[in-house]
Amino acid sequence: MLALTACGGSGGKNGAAPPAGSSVSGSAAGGTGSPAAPTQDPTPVAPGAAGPLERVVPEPAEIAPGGGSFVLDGTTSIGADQGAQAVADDLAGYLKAQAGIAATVSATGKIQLTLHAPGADRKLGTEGYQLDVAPGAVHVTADSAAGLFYGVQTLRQLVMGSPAAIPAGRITDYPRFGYRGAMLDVARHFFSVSDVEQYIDALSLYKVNALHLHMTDDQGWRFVVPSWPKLASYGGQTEVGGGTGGYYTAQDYQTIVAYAASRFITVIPEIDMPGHVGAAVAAYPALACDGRTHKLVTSVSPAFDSLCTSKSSTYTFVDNAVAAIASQTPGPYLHVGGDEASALTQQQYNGFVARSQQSVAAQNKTPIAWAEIASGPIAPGTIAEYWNTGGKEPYIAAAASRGTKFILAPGTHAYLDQQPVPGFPLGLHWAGYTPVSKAYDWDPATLLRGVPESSVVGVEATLFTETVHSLADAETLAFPRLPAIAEIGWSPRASHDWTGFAARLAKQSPLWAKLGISYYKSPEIDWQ
Ligand code: TNX
Repeated sequence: MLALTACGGSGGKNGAAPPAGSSVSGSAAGGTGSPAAPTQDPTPVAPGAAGPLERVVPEPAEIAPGGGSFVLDGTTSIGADQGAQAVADDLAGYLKAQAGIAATVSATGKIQLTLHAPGADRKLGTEGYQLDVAPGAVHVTADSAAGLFYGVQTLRQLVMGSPAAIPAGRITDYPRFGYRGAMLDVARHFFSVSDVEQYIDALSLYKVNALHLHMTDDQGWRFVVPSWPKLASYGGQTEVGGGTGGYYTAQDYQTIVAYAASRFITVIPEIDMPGHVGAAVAAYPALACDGRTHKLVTSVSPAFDSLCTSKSSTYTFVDNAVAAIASQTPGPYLHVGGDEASALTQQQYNGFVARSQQSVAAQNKTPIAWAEIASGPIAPGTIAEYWNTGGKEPYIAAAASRGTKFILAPGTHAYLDQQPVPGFPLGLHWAGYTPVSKAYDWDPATLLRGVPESSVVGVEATLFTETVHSLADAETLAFPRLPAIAEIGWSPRASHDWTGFAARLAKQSPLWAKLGISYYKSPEIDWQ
């Protein structure tokens, strides 16, 4: 699943590095499906030159076009190895929803999903796959169920025309970065379990593998801490604008985690602290130093409250809140916020974030925090998330040189809540306007001064929801820019090309229409 390796170097046909962490074990093992691969290996072509196969987002690492196409009809069947059945069922669902084809799933089929032994194909690594399409058969192979799932996402994007068909050829594909995240702020506006599940479905089309849930902020606390019950019951009862808000019960949260896992997405919960704690302080006034009663926050502007760093009870709260969510989180990461703690001195901040990282480590999780954390001593292994705009902060470069790894979510490119154009009905513009071309126009290897590609674990498209009232609003800000960020995270640097990306993106819109995903019809794209 989530393989957090910082990739570097180059190799592979498009100049991509094969993912780290994979091992060589000689020849491919396992697999029972009928081989659909051409006997001779087809030759990959330059990015953008793959004809009808040139419609996948993110752009695959290698494409070798073939002749003809595989036509989907009433005889189409799906075969799956043991361990591949769930992905085969997903594929059957996609074909039904997208093309009205009712394919059966059994051990062998015209579309065969084959799971090799882990490490069987060194190039594919833990998330890669190979997709072979011939007129008579389709074959997806991978070393992991995640790889098969990504192969199936590619396959479903290739289904086109009437009768529905898939163009022939071979795609060999694996990600540039191990971390390809999306963040959803469920604190500013609350989103139901079913809304989050639908957002997860939309993310999975683009091979996103991490969902960072911003679970707490001034305007709402959205999960249950049994020893501090008022956090959710009192602190969760409203949102920006004064709506009814809400919170996830432990069961709700587990439902989201399991749904995400079924799409090979790891949930990373965030408790934002020591600032952005308006809801917590409203529920428990003793968490602030002044101890006065604080009203629930329903305005957009940040409340500059802080947890009281000098009280030991504050750390009991931190430990309890971290433990409560960690115990429900199978994934290896827990985000502890750390942004905009303007009410504290640097010394108070450093002390607090050191303690919050210890609290996460005590739960055997790896801390992630917003990039401010790099302004002070940062625990080895803690990952910093860059959200800022400058790219030249000396403390960021210094942290990288000491070994800190970064997730890149630059405000100027990857903030889905930034308006694409002035006057857009949703979003903010503190980082400027972000048309699709700008969301796509950056390279994680060179964005930050002093932070080489080897210090970057991946990218994240964040969606803060001060102005986002519904799932449709969220999708309208995320599409089409989320696929742009997803491509930055997945595709080889050498395939980066705006014209080609824009053309492939244009071909996604019929699928979004079919799936009911709202999107912004940006005039930069010549939509199909
Ligand atoms: C900055 S990004 C924030 C959030 C806001 C967001 C709005 C970050 C770490 N802090 O609190 O919601 O801007 O775009």
